[in-house]
Amino acid sequence: MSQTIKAAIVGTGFIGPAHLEALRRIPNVEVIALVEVSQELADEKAKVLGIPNAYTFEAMLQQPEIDVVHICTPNFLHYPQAKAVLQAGKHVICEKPLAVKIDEAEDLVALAAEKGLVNAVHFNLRYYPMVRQMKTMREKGDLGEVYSVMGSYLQDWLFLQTDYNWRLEPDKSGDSRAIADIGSHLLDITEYVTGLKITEVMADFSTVHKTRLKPLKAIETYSGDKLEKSDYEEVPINTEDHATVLLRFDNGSKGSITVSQVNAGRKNRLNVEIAGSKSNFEFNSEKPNELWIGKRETANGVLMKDPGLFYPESAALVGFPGGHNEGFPDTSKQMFKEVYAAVREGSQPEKAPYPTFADGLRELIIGERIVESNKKQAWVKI
Ligand code: SOE
Repeated sequence: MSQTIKAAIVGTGFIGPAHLEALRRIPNVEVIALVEVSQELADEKAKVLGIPNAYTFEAMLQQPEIDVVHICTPNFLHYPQAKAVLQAGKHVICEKPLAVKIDEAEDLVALAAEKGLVNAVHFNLRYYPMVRQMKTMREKGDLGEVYSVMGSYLQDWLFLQTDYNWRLEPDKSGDSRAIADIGSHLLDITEYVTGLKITEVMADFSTVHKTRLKPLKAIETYSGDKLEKSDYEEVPINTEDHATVLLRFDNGSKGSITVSQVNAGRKNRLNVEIAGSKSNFEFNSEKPNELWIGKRETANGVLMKDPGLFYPESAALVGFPGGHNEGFPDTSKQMFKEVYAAVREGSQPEKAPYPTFADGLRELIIGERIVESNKKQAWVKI
């Protein structure tokens, strides 16, 4: 591997540029290629984002100098694109969900293992330093035995009936929306922090807007309210805006999560409260530099982001010494630092510190069982 690792980014809607910015903050990594659905769009976006080469997907795969490919396209493209990247002998970082079908994700896990290539899923929210601090504190016994888990992931970018995005189209997003898109992060963090496994789910979905106004012009926006009425077509929606899920864990404890993309004022708020036999942890991603620690016999406390107060494992995720705020963009940088260390070694480590395709498969299985539970209105085992 040359000193500089060379990367390509496939798809430059919302999250692709976020991957680009994160990679530009990592030494000896260069994004040399941008991929879009057409050469024309790739050229246009590469110029705007300052990336030297623009390709269609197939052409990019032919470029031997590209070591790593980031897949930032709509969900239905993840499987075919990740498969082609692995078959081309390149390392791959794929946005969540890993695929829209369990058997596709299983195929990717097997192929990645066969090739020995580095494979990761962008569960970047694990990389808030406080999330790893909670995990490490639990591992070291500070939380005690897990009694219960509560969580929510709330947004409002699909609040209006005129808010529209490819995630609303099952053929592009899969048969779940809020659960697959943001519930996957919350479920991943729930198991990552507690070290528990979810064994059963009981889900109840609601679709607040039974129809939405789809802009007739292909515009990349989360809100169509800037167009005239005649610019829309009214389309039926059958995926969930909101989901409530009861959880059972393998230690016998219980939990619940709520996921919604129609909670006005909640811009991107992941919240977990994990009650243990020694203390209670509460984290809110809109205040990512604080961890509330609840006690019974002594005063409650708020751990502030200061690596000097952290275990080494979570201090390693702090980019700036002391209390300088770090947030969402920093999580991808910290994750990619760990993934690219493996790329520099040349293969997937036995126990990867970052979320792998196997974790992506795990979340897809849980997500599909949640969809099944909602349909049956019954408990479903994982
Ligand atoms: C939209 O819901 C979105 O961009 C998700 O796709 C990301 O995974 C999440 O981290 C932020 O919101």
